[in-house]
Amino acid sequence: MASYRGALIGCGFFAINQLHAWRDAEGVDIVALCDRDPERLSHAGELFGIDRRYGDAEQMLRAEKPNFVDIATTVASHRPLVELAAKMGIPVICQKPFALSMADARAMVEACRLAGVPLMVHENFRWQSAIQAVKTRLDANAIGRPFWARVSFRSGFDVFSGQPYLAEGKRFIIEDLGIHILDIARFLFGEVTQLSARTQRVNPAIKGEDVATMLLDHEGGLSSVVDCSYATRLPVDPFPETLVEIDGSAGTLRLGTGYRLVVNGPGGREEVDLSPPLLPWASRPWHNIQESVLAIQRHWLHCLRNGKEPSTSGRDNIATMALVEAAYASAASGQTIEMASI
Ligand code: NAD
Ligand code: 89V
Repeated sequence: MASYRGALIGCGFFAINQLHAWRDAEGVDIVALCDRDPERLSHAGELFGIDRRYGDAEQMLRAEKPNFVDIATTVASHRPLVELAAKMGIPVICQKPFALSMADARAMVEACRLAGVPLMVHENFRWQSAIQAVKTRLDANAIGRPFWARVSFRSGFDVFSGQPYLAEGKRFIIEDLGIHILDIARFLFGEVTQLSARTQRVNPAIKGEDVATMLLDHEGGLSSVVDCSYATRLPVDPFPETLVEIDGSAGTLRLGTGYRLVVNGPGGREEVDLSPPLLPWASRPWHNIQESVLAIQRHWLHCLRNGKEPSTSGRDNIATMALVEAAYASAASGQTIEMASI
């Protein structure tokens, strides 16, 4: 099996998971790291024994000529870094949120298309094994034709201590977390024609919204409710579980807390515990997300090897980003947004 030489830009909070996952994946080595912050660069370099370290991305890509680059920086730097990789003909992975605007997202996709460079957005939530299991049941027609669904993420977990920038932005939960949950809704139920949203801010210490309730009309007629909250105090906090309820013409599917899946359909009743494995480097409660990082990175390698478009390619992610933009537009105007207008 060909071994790929990857390079990573942005050695912050989440990149540590990506570096662990690259170490677990087969046929790949991360040979160089880049971060503008020397402390973060040296921390990651020491932790993973990577000696080739750079403060400047262009310098790293010129010197190392990697087979791909993994961009794990926050959103403001995504467009210049993705366009740099495209210009240099280097396949690129970019963290979510992909872009600051639809125009930036489209420009990055176009730059990579013109350069013939594969582009994947690190949109990992659909790669969680419990979500993949739900998709498998739907594809097998386990509950007939789905006509209604709810995809829900409600928690009071303190995400601000690990990611302080989340408290600072004018936009918060839809842009950072809702983007994952909306992507799951697209993945499970298909493209969206119309969307309405309402938002609230409950936590006075942050700038953006921390509660969002969205109603989506999908092509094919299914209606879904996508709801997210970081202001929900439960006796047992389910962070970071995404709960799914689906009603179909011939049965129901429920993915409940504790990763319990119950399917009731023509094939009978299935009840299964879909708790994700605790990878050796993972820690609860993040292990669900950490497992999906390994899965998406393996998928990237599979796609590179086989010349396939990744499931969450830049092209695909434009439709998820459009849902985020539509949700903010609807919350601001109180109107239902036609997806064709985004
Ligand atoms: P962070 O601020 O902890 O780390 C980002 C790092 O990038 C910093 O060390 C910064 O110095 C570096 N950086 C920024 N611009 C750079 C540039 N041009 N060149 C070199 N280095 C640069 O952020 P984080 O919490 O690790 O988040 C990074 C991204 O990951 C965000 O977009 C966030 O939304 C996303 N994220 C995704 C998940 C997920 O499950 N997919 C989870 C958490 C965070
Ligand atoms: O997955 C994420 O993007 C994270 C968190 C789970 C905290 O929302 O930022």
